[in-house]
Amino acid sequence: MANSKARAVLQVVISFIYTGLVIGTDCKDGWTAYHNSCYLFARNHASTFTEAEHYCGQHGGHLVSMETKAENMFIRDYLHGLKDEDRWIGLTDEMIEGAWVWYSSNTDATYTDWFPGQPNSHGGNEDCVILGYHNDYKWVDAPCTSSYEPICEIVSGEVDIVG
Ligand SMILES: [Ca+2]
Ligand SMILES: [Ca+2]
Repeated sequence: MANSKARAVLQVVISFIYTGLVIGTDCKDGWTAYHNSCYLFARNHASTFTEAEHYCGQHGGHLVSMETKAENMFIRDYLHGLKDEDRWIGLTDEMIEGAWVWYSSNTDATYTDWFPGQPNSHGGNEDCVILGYHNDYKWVDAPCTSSYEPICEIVSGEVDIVG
């Protein structure tokens, strides 16, 4: 008797946790949830950094910002699964050379995951950042005018402010 009561209580607790998880990770169709954010790995929207950011903005988000090692690993693992091309992230040093800033929040990148030898500002004209297919999806600086697919991020709570 006590045992079945305990089991019933446990079931209620589990269903609460499950409901909480589902609500906490509610993303639009085609978007992928991780912690407090939804991510879009766009297809057929290869464009410049500025246009890629504009594309994400139209969906109520920004180019992705990976503030933590965990978030960065989630993105890289996802790309390893997709096995597709280079993609923009929302990191740039267009304002001050060498000062890498997350476009979405205008904050300095404290955590970084550069590919060895990067950023190298090749040709003095690489102020935006991609996750390189040939670089194990680590960070590589590239010309902002090059064309790549965006990775967009909507941080939970951001949708209403933008919309
Ligand atoms: Ca983020
Ligand atoms: Ca580079």
